[in-house]
Amino acid sequence: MPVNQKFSQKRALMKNSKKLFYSLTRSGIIMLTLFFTINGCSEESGIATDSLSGEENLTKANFVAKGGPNLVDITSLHDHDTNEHLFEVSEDEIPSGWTTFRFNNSSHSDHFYLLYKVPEAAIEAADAAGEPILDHWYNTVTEPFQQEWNPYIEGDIDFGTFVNNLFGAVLSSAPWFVDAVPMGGPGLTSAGQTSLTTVKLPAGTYVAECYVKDENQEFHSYNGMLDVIRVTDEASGKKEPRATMEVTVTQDGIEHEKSVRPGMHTVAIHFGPQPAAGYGHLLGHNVQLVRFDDGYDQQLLDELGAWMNWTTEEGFVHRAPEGTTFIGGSMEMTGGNMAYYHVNLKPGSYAWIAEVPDPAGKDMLKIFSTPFGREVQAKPAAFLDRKGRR
Ligand SMILES: [Cu+2]
Repeated sequence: MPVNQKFSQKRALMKNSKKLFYSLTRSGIIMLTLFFTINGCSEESGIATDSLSGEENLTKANFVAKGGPNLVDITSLHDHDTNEHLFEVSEDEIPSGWTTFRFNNSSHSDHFYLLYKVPEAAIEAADAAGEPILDHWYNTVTEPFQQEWNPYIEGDIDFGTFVNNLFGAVLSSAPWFVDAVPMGGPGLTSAGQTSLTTVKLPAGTYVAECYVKDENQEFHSYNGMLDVIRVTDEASGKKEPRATMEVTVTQDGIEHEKSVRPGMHTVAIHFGPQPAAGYGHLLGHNVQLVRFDDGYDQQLLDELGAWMNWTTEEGFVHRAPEGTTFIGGSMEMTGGNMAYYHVNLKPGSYAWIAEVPDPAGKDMLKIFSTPFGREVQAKPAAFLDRKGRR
């Protein structure tokens, strides 16, 4: 089957599922309940929002209808029959400026939504090939990537050979790819979680992807998680968010505020210059927030660190290690840029972490805790001495 035909078919399926999804949303809660009851990720066919209960799904699904010029809702879905991972996105065209992306993960896997600004040369190449930009991206970047990856992960070639083969293939099929600029976007968001990230987007065409892998070592982008969004010249007029906390990631590590109160936060994530040759995994740094569900020990930290490296068999596969939940952040941006990440921090243990090989060794795994209510309350009056001192 020709490659472009294959992806066009995927897109057709995505479009059909989108239409179905929106028509069901319009039809109201009763129909939605019916939809999720029928289409839970069992052995039945259809687009499945597998892991969540019907009631939870209603909440997630309602987010979809709330999108607007400054708020793009993304819902991740999984087609159980075809094993396709899909982005359902509320907008395909938005004004330029500050835009918030709300990622609703309604599937069993962890996902993210990394935006790339598409260079003009790519649009010209797609036009010349007579393909929509998304098909062209898939055919010239995503598919060759998977094809070059397969012999490496099957143990037939070493990593250096894979990298050489990959550069040879992509520089030949998509020489413009080196000019595709990572623009951030919602970070890793575990199954059943919702995350919000605001970035400033100038006018242009953007492609978004998720490259978490299935257990068969296929990237989600190869199986449908590729999206296109157009940003128009019209200004959104949306104001820049006001930060309640700052986090900075540079090649020296992640810097963060040590004392963090529970509750709503808008975190300004600042990006220092990226290393020219990446961190050995062909990428630069980003910032993710992970919650430890029931505390942590060294073994869990080691497993988490190992999972953050997509170039290994166990890395970036399906879901983060049990006991950890990713709740968003910002995908990669070039140095000097920033994203705002919105999060409601419940009391507990967390870590800021970058998706790089050995994050702890690079000072990019930074643990903090938000105190429990009784620790942040003022001491009760009974604890004061007779002179009113604590
Ligand atoms: Cu994914």
